[in-house]
Amino acid sequence: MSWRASVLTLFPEMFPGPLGLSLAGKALAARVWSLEAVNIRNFAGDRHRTVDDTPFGGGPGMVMRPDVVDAALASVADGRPMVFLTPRGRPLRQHDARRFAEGTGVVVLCGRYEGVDQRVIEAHRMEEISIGDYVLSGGELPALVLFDAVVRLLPGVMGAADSAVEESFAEPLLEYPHYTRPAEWQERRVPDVLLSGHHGAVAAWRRAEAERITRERRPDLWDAYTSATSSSDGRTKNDEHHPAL
Ligand code: 9D3
Repeated sequence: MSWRASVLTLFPEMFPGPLGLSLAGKALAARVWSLEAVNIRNFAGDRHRTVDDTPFGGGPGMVMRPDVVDAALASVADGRPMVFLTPRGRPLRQHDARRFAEGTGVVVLCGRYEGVDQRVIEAHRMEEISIGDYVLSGGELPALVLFDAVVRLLPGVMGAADSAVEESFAEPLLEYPHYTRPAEWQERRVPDVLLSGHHGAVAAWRRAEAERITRERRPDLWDAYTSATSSSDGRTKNDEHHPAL
């Protein structure tokens, strides 16, 4: 059985969207995974197909009704984990993508309006996940982000080399910079060490660059890296690894 994604949305036409053109799209065509976009509006109970209502307690905007969302969830529920994409959620991490990839699939609820009635989220014990601290207009783009992060981890989607790297490294450093021909372009030279043919010197330079860039851009990752790896001889388990982030 292939990995199965169901996405509940008011904008089913947004799927598979750009994923249809990428590595994930190839895997979709090859039936490595399937994607079902369910229109929440099809589960409205009234003639006007109403899915939202005004918030109890007052305030701006509209809230998605729990009965409508519940009916949509019930139409796809089969034991897969259920995710509600919301700016209030816990940030999505690589660990989550790995966890979802190891299961049979996922059911994802995309909010629009100000939100979804909290009772239906709790009733289904949904995981609340965000993709970062910026405001989008709905959960659909986050759903595409989540699917892309998961699908590339499914067996047979990435090249064998990439997969091996993905499996064995939980490298907490950002990647070193990359260069290719020409060796000089618009008066900018590729760092000499990369042309030297000294593999040890290349590895040391890349490590130093990865550390510098991580320190400058992501002090949070740097702190985690230095506290997890500092030891008396200055060498660490991470010294064996290559950047994968
Ligand atoms: C006025 C309060 N807003 C919260 C910051 C309300 C609100 C804004 C945007 C409620 C929903 C949305 C739509 N965004 C998502 O549904 C969403 C999202 C996001 O905006 N950023 C990062 N991750 C996510 S996951 C779902």
